[in-house]
Amino acid sequence: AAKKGIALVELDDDGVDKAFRADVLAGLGEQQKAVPARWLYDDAGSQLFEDITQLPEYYPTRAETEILSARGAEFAELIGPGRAVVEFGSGSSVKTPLLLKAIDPAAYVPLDISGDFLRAAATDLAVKFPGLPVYPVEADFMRRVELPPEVAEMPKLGFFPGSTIGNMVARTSVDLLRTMRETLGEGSKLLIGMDLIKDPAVLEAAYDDAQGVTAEFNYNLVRRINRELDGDIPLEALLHEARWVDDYARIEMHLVAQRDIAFTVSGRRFSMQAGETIHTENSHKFDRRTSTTLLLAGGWTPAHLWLDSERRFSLILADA
Ligand code: AVI
Repeated sequence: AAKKGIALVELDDDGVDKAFRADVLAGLGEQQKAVPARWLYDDAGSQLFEDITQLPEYYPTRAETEILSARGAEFAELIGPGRAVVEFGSGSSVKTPLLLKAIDPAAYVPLDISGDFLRAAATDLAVKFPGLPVYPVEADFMRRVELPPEVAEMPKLGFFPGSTIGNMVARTSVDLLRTMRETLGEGSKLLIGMDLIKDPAVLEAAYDDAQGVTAEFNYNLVRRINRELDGDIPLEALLHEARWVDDYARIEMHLVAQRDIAFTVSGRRFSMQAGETIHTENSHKFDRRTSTTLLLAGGWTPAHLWLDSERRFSLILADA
């Protein structure tokens, strides 16, 4: 497993992830400075995201869990037993069991790029469902994945909860949906969570909570850059901001310079004027029409859509 980890992450002579350095240096050199959101999730960032899911303002996790708890009988009827459930990103300890309990699957295949999360999720599930074969696959799900031969003949259900699809721009999410379809094959189904457009004040609070946990999640990226890429970005000069951008139907996270600053990362000089920002994440929100359009563009036909009781979040079942 350790070997596999090395194959997925290419390190340079300093032991730094090459792609991280390349993305940060390229992104800080852009007119609108930006760092891809995937780099928010080192160990500390992943823990902070777990903390975010417990915050009073961050409704998506609770809303989706409510749907998964309440609609088991309908999942059983519409999805049926005997499928191999392929989860894109390791399952949280709460959501996945709710689905598995409802549909009586033939196997569970968690896919994740992080071997550690993968093994933790697989062990957790194996304990909760003693009779269920679990086949973890360490892989980047943005690319086509070769599934284990044991599940080759089984019909598949892809599971992609959390509205993670919303963290991609449309071009990337369509590519991913098409890749998922190739991975899962003909006759497969997809159960996907997509967060809904709502009052901007509710959305902005969900991404800028009173306790400042989301701010810490954003600041952690700067700490990571400074630590891993030998940077001296003055963190105290940057302020977390979550802004609703209506034209793109998305929340954007930014780090806003509070004064003119100059800094070095991996030996390269950068500067920011007061008010200038580093864009660190997009979280797109959907309505019934935009989610339908996105799924169709990705090769999936929506068959059923569920909402939580407060109509904040959608869970969609689609056919390949
Ligand atoms: C992982 N992803 C779906 C989260 C979201 O809501 O876009 C990440 C997040 N960023 C800030 N808060 C949560």
